[in-house]
Amino acid sequence: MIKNKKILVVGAGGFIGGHLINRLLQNKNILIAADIKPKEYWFQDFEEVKNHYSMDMKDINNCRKVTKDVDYVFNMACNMGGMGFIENNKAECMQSVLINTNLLISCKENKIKKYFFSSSACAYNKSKQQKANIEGLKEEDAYPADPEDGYGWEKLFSERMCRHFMEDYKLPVRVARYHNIYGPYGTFDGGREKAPAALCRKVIKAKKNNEKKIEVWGDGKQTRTFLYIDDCIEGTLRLFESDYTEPVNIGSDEQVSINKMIEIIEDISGTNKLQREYKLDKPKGVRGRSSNNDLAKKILKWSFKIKLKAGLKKTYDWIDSEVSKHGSNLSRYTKS
Ligand code: GDC
Repeated sequence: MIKNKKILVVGAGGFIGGHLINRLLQNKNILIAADIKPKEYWFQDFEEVKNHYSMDMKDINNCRKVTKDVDYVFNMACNMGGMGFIENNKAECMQSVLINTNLLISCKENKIKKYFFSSSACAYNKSKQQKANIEGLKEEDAYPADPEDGYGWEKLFSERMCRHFMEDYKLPVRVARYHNIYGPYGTFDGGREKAPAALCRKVIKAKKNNEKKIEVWGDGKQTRTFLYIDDCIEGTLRLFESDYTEPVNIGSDEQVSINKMIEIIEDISGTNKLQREYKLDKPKGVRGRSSNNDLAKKILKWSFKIKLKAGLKKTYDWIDSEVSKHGSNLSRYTKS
């Protein structure tokens, strides 16, 4: 357990960053939180955080300022979203390379003790994800490099930069490849949402408006492994404290099709089966992607615990309450 450390979380106003801070506050750590968004748009905020900064880490002077006198840095910041966003905003996604680069340089200058980079399953070679029922991706499947265009290239390149900062400047780094993390306090509307939140929202709205159908991107046969946020935070902290310096998958073992996930969500909501309106021209991403978790099990003694149905229930209930509370005024949860 990380205790009594001074920790900077960049991307603190985002989904994973907010949950990470919540967990780290439990152990008498001193937290510094930074995000490009103004504070009123942060998904979660905690009074116990020592300093809040709303600033752009693409500017190295900001990175130099916030990394001063801290022990650890978690870089959870990037311009991202689900398939609807990353397929249509490749230049935006690639500019996150500046965040990681400037943070690494600043961490080196300020002699930070350890640096964490949040990479993604989008770093994996596309040719290994062309069938719906594929074997889980192992860490070595990122090479030869042919990642998701835009977002995935940024992640793969940034992973390598972390590696070289460690090799050349002895900056200790840890890198996680996250496999579609979901849960409460994340984006569920507005264009950046990923499939679990998007489909919960669609089922909730259909139920509230007494509609009989929902729109589904693709034919619904594409597969993924989705990981609940609490498991993600546990895996992240175990990786951070391990001695392992190469990228590690942080994902679940529960591969599902999108159609199956919709059935689970319908079951949670108690609605009758909704008609699926398959939109084949919408962003679909790879056909099948799942996480092989052998490495995490071996070196971190960690495996996911929260089954998809249980995690979706918590996510569904939270989105349902937000929609009931705020109606269509959801800017807090839709802003990038
Ligand atoms: O957006 P996503 O969760 O990202 O989509 C999963 C699948 O669900 C896609 O095939 C998509 O077409 C389908 N889908 C069906 N309906 C909908 O209403 C919908 N909304 C969305 N968003 N998708 C729908 C993600 C990246 C992330 C991240 C993770 C790492 O790719 O977008 O940024 O890095 O991967 O695993 P996904 O899983 O393709």
